[in-house]
Amino acid sequence: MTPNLSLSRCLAICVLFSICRLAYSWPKPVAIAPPLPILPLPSFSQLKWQRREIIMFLHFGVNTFTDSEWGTGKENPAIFNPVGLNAGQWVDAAVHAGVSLMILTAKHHDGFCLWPSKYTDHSVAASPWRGGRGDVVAELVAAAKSRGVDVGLYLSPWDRHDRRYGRNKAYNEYYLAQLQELLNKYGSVREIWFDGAKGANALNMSYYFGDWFSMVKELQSSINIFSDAGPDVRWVGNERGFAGKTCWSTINRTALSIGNGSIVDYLNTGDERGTDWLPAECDVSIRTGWFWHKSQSPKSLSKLLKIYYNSVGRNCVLLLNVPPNSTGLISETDVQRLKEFRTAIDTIFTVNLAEKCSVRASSQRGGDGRGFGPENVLDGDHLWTYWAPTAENEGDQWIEFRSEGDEPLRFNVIRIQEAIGLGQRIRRHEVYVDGQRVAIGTTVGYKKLHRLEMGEVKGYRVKIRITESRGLPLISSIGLHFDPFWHPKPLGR
Ligand code: FUL
Repeated sequence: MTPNLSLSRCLAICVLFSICRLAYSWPKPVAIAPPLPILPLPSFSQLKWQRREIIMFLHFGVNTFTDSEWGTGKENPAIFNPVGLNAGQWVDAAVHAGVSLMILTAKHHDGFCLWPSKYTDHSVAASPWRGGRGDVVAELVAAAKSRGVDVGLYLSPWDRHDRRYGRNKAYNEYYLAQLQELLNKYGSVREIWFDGAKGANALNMSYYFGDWFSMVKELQSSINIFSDAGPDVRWVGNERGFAGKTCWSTINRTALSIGNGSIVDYLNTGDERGTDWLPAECDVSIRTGWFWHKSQSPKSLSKLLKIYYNSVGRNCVLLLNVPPNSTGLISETDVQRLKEFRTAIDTIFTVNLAEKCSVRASSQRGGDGRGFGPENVLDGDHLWTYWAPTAENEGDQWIEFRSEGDEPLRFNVIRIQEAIGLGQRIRRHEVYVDGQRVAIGTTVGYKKLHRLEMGEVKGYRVKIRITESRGLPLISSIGLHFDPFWHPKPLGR
């Protein structure tokens, strides 16, 4: 063996070793730990709820047959006869709209029960529908299950029919009995809706919310309880589907009470210093009323999109009511509008122009290649992969996208999402295109959508600056999108 040969062997081995090391990044560096969370945090069920984005409300009952919104409680059950009821059609409409949770009014203020409750004779059992053997709750649950859709229930506390109403102990026992029926009999229920409305016969009535909430959690551990004051999901403070421009998922529950009109602004914006994670749900009807009325028709696509930007695009979940008609079906006009709505959302958000760009940031936790780089905002909407800056440049942490092509980027919507699993943090942010500011905003949360008032912008460099935040901002996703349905009025008109 000549000395020369062994030298070249040595060299070959070294080269091979380096290639292997590079290829397998061996030895693997130990991962950098994620930053500490900033409390409060969402629960598992709250996080799951938030990611649904759009859920559906179904107002259905005796009002559907009397052309009214608030029944008197004196309705004759004989009027309830939706001869063509097909819960499968409701679920199909929901699935086409991208909805994964449907909430039914099991009992509205009129007291008529859509399931054969054994604690009252004012229910479907006293109606001619299905010969008195029908159960709307059961039919919805079965249809939803077969399509992998979840179910929620609304059980109105205010009851204009039941004679126990007004007698605290008797009515609270009755109400709890019905909760037990609904939550024991129909499998998994993902949301329960406690409405705050009360009328003249309710003045002396106290609801034992503590007992109700404990019973609900005992029977369904993964359920979210909705009310003006949570404890899991809060009302947004109006029925128009609009959250505040600033919208924190945090709030102080001690400042809230159910049915209290003076806190609607607080509910609308939440509270940066809030000690409770209690995100807002925006309930609004596709039509003017909550119940079906022959004379009403669904809102236009542009109205629905505006609602979407002002609810989902402001860190909330949109609870869109679509009322079945007196035949027991969702009207074809509403089905079509829902399809258009979903198609529009998909058209806007399927293409993310930022994906064609190079991305850099003011800093990244642990340095290059350690898991917290700006490229994480382009891996879909994975909540647990995110760009994390270092503590340097606090007050001006930024992430920038540069177009790689010759053509400028053309967009009119900017989407920003925080890694809320570690807390909601961003207080203020700004967006620049080629050095010109095109948007300013406050909170981000799960999802912030800026639909630009100036309309479409063109440019090569898009910079998002986080100018104020509680601790380090953590961004899980960013999108630059084009909304072809957006035609802003020219400024000054
Ligand atoms: C309100 C009720 O009075 C309406 O009828 C409707 O159910 C709406 C969702 O909540 O408080």
